[in-house]
Amino acid sequence: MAYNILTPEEAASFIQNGQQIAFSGFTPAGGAKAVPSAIAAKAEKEHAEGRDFKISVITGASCGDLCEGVLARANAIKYRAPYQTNADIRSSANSNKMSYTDLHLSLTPQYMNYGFMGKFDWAIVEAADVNDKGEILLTTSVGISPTGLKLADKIIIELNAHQSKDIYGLHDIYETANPPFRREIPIYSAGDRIGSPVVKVDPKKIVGIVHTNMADTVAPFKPSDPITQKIGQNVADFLAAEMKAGIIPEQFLPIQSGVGNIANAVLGALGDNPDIPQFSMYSEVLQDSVIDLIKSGNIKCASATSLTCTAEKIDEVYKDIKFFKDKLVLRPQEISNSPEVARRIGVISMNTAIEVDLSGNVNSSHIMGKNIMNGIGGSGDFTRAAYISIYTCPSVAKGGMISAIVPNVSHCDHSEHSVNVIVTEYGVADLRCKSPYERANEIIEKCAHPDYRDLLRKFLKDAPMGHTPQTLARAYAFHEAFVNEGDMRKAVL
Ligand code: 0RQ
Repeated sequence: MAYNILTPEEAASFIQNGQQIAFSGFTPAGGAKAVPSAIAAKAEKEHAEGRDFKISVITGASCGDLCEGVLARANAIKYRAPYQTNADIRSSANSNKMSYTDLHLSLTPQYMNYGFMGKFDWAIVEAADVNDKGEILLTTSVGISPTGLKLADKIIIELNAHQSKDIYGLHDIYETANPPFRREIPIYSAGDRIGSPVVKVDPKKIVGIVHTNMADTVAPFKPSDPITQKIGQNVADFLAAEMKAGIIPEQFLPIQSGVGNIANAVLGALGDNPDIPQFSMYSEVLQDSVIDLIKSGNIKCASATSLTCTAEKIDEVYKDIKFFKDKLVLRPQEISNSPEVARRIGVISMNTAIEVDLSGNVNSSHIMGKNIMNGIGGSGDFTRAAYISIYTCPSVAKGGMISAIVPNVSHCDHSEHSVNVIVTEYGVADLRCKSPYERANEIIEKCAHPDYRDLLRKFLKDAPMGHTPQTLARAYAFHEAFVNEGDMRKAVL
């Protein structure tokens, strides 16, 4: 079957106001890169002529400026889920101009399958190849694409010549059945393959193909600074000690690591630590550092839903694809982030906190309790299921005016019941099996910045007797001090 070849503008002409679209992309990796700009241009034209034009944009996670950025700036998004990292979306969501739902990433395909998100009119998906039988070879991410391609009425493929067809064999496409027919996911170690290398769709649903030739636009890392390096070293030393104590088995356990500079520094420190043996990753995003650690032999294999690497690093992978084929697996996000699998294979999770409170509750998503930063992402998928769940953050933000350790978090993503370990540049607070007072002391003495320790000790000392140290009237004294005086050190306790 020969598919129609479309320009991005022709593809965009099919999209109607109010429609819901599943786009490929998990971070900028594997995202649609040409059609979203054409939809944005169409939206601007419709708006200029006095007509409404807004669509619902569902992706794997964030999807880069070429998708969520251009659509947000054109005021073309009515509804957005499940995650974003875009300043324009953030500001629209925080001023209630856009409806944004922050979802656990493993749940997004499930919510689509259960019908919670309504009908999908289109799937717009980047591919490295597509054949007459409707077999689609995805590119640098899988995300929600298999689910979107299955549920959508119609499909537009962006066939990207920049993405090598040699990627064939990296993907492992496996979909779960809906209850009551769902079975266990038969993954018993991080590198297991259980599915197909391609997504299969009814070719009649493919309305057309748009040819592109564009690299993923993943930004390179900032060079690591002394604080992120110290956090990385603290995590590596902690894990090495756990192994020595026999708590982590000598074969080690799979690692999940969030995204960003701290995650990068932690992985670098794990690679540098001679006491950490070769390990595998069961994660959602693989960054440049993972590719380097595979090459150096520190990482045996890595499973994820996205290869969020710079264009140079992706080219390195493509050039040496034979070497990487049995060491990298790209899965749909309900599998890469499956709490069932993570719990069973004993994943050690490492994610980033915005703030942590004295009980061990973690806020990963909201600033001062109200403004969304990015979202919970996959952090909750792994934290609740982890063998050991770790949260890292610098002890202070905004030049010291904000303490990351607060009496109470202003928004709770991960509760004290799921969070095991907190790490800042000052040290490691091990919260496992400790009482609320013991946890509070551990966090203050091991993790808080010295400027804030006396204030936190006072909060603890003055709390009326109870199981948990809490004084309701002063619960948000730190946040109020920042909002009113611009500095948490001015908190009145
Ligand atoms: O603000 O950009 O204005 O300078 O938050 O903080 O330290 O640069 O760290 O980029 O790693 O982001 C938790 C947001 C950290 C991220 C979070 C301000 C700080 C700065 C960014 P500026 P940093 P990062 C993987 C798994 C989601 C959950 C997760 C995130 C900005 O890691 O979104 O891990 N996680 N998902 O100044 C006010 C505080 C602050 C603060 C930091 N307490 N109060 N502002 N900032 N702490 C992701 C996926 O699922 C794909």
